[in-house]
Amino acid sequence: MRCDRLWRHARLATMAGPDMGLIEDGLIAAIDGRIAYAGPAADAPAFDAAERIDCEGRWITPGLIDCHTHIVHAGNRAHEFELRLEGASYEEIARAGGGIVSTMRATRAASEAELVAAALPRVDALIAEGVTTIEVKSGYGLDTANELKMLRAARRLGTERPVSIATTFLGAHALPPEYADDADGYIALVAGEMLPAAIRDGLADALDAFCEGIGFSAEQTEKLFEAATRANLPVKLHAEQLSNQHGAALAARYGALSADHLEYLDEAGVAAMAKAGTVATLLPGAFYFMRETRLPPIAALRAAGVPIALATDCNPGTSPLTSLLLVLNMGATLFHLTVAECLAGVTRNAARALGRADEIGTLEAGKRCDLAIWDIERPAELVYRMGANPLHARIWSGQ
Ligand code: DI6
Ligand code: FE
Repeated sequence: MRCDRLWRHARLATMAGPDMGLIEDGLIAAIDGRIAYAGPAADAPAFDAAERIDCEGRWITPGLIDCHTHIVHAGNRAHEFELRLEGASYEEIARAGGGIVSTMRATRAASEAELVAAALPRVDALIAEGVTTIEVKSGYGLDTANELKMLRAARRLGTERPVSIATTFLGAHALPPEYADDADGYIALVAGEMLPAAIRDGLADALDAFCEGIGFSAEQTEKLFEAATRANLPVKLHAEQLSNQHGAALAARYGALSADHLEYLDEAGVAAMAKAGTVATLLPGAFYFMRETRLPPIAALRAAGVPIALATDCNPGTSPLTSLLLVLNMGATLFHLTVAECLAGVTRNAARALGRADEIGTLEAGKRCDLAIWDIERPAELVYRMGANPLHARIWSGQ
């Protein structure tokens, strides 16, 4: 059987199956950017390969997936970080016109090209760690023109670099100053003008909102979910990050791909997510940076069989983080996840959180050939180290 490339003498963590799908003497063959075979060398058909790569016993995992980022934004919030170190709270800063709205001002002032240029170093940091798919949210434009500009900049990242981009429209991230006393009016604009424009221009793969005391209410969120659902767009939600608004249960009712953060999630929310198959995307970088002390209900999520994903939440306010490998370590140390759970969180379950489980996230025939090849002795090393990067090579779409 002919193939384009063949990786031999590899150890595989296919992530297909609950035990990481470990294979000691593994082989992967790629044709036209897709996996033609991934499994034991002994069971492989005879391949006639244009190129053969000897992995010398290195480990191969699926290319990593960062399924929740706000990586497109202008400026930074180091000054607010200083204020927080002096005792101000995130909510106080937000209510005083800082927070998300301060990044909104910088992002509105930036051109599309400037947003791309600002995001690329962050994208490159993820790519250098074996990341092959990145989700990117809007949400710092907060008007139609600037939200579309952010989403176009996000799409551009995928043409500037060998990486897949999933875009999420997050118009309901914060209330822009023009609508200071009219949250319902802003939601009407998001549902009636911004969302249709994003869909018309093919710029949104999903819709997200910030359902929170300092964000939008469950009722307002539901209006957006209705509009997205009418347009056949999948939904996700920033839920239960700072308080319990019962957002995850609402998201589950709309068949959400994921509910994200979840520190204040209750039992009813866990049960609703389990029933709907909604992924719990946990963001330990934000938990750490905000010095949150309340843990997401990990044992309950696990017991209910809710798939758990992990992501950077890369954003200038609550998680200025561009290392998915550090997120793996934080998932284990802060959230008590096992090595298998951490790795599933940035591969199989992250794919599911993007609605792309048929396409990426495991090493299986038919999926896109996105690989990370590691200089490690065992998969646990990817989770164990802090600040090290054992990536040997990264393959995106077979290249
Ligand atoms: N939750 C978060 O952690 C980020 N957005 C959100 O809804 C924070 C974004 C920011 O502070 O800029
Ligand atoms: Fe976020």
